[in-house]
Amino acid sequence: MTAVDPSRLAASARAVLARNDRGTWTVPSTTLYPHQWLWDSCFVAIGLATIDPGRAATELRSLLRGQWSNGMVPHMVFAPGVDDLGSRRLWRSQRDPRAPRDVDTSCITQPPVLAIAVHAVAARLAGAERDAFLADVVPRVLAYHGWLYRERDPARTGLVTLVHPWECGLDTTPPWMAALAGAPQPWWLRAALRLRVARLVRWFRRDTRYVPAAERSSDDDGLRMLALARSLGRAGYDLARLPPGALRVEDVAFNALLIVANRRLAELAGAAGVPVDDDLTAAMASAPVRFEELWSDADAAYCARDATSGAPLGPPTIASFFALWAGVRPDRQRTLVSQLRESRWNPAHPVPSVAVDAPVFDARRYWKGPTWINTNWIVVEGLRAAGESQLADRLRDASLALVAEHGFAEYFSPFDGEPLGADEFSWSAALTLALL
Ligand code: 9WN
Repeated sequence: MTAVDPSRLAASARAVLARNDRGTWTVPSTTLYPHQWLWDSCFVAIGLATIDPGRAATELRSLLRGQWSNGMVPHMVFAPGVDDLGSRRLWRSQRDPRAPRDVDTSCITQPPVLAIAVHAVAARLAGAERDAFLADVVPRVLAYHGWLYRERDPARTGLVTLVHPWECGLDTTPPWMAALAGAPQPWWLRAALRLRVARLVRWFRRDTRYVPAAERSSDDDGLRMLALARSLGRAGYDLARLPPGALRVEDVAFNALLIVANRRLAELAGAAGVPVDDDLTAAMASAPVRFEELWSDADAAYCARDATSGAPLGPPTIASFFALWAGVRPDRQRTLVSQLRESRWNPAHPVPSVAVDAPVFDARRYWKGPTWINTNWIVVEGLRAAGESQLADRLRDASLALVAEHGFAEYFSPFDGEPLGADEFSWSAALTLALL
C-alpha cells in the first residue's frame, strides 16, 4: 500500500475543490458534470467543513435554492448557460408551478444526505454564525423529509419509494438496471432497442466525449433512463399518478441513508428549537423497523424491493453495507461485517460496488463493480457506528492510499486501482479531507 503523506494529500484535495468551485457551489467535475448535484454538494460540504465551515455552509444554502415549494430537493440545479442532453431540456422545471422561478432544476431527488451534511457543518460553526445557519436551513430540511414521507410513502410503510435510478445515486447499479429493463417500455423505445439504434445516442452523449464508453452506462441503459424521465414528466413527477406498471422501488441505499439523516435532523431540530410534526416523528420512528423488511435471506443481504410486488431486486450491491450506518439487527450486522472480510468484497482496492464474483460484475463500468470514495466513506461511518473501529481504520487507510496513488478519480478498478470516469472529482477530494 502506498505510504500516505497526509498534508500533501490534503493540499491536493483542496486544490481540486478550489478548481471545481463556482463561488457558492461546486461542480462534481469541470468536464463531465458542469451543474450542481444534491449528494455531491453534501459530500463537498462534509469535506469543506473540516477546512472552511463558512464555505461549506454556503454550499448547502446554495443547494437549497433549488428546493421546490412542496419541500422536494432536486437532484440537480442547473448552471446557467450550460446545455447538454439529459439535463435542463429534459426536465424543463419551469413548467411546474412548484419549481423555483429563478433557477432550473431536475424534477426528482437524490439520496437524502442533506441533514447529515448540515449536521457536520453545524458542528464546525460556532455562535451567531451557527445559529443563523440552523435557523435558515433546518426548517427547509424538515420540509424535505416531510415531502419524502408524505409524497413518496403515502401508504406510511416507513420506506420511501423511488421512481428513477438517478434518485438512488448509484445510477446504473445492477438491481435497478434489471428492474428498468423489465418495466414496460414505450413502443418507440422497444423498437429502438430491437433495431440497436440506441448506439446512435452516443453521438449526442456528453459523457462519452470525456470518458471511454466502457466506463459509463451502456447506450441501452442510458436510453431507458432518458425515456423513464420523460414518462415521469407525463405523470407530473407524482408517485400517485404513475401508471400501474411503472417502476417503483424501495431502495436500500436511499432508505438506509434516510434513517441516518432522520437521526441527525431530530438532533438539529432540537438544537434550533424547531418542532418536528407528529407525522414526521412517527415516520422517523417506524423507518428503522420497516427497513429490516429489505433483508433477503436468500441473498444474505439488504436488497432493494419492487414496491408494487414486494419482490427483492438482486443482486446485492455495496448498498447492503449502508445498513451498518442505519443500525440493524445484531445478527445481520455481524453477517455484513464478516462479508466485508470475504475476498469477493475485499479485492486489492475495496469495497467494490458489486461483489467481484457476481455474474454482472464489471471492474471498469460505473456502478457495476468499481470502487468509489463516497461509498467507502459511508461504509467507514457504518463500521464505526457498529463498533468495528479496526475494520473502519483499515478501510479508511485503504481509501486514502488509493487516492494518494491514483488521484481523485470518480471511481477506480477494485483490482489494480486504475482511475476511471472523470478525474479531479469533487467528492473524492472532499471525502479524502473528511477521512483524513
Ligand atoms: C446523473 C454527479 C452525479 C452523481 C451520481 C452519479 C452520476 C449522473 C450521470 O453523476 O449521475 O445524475 O450523469 O450519470 O451516478 O451519483 O451524483 O457526480
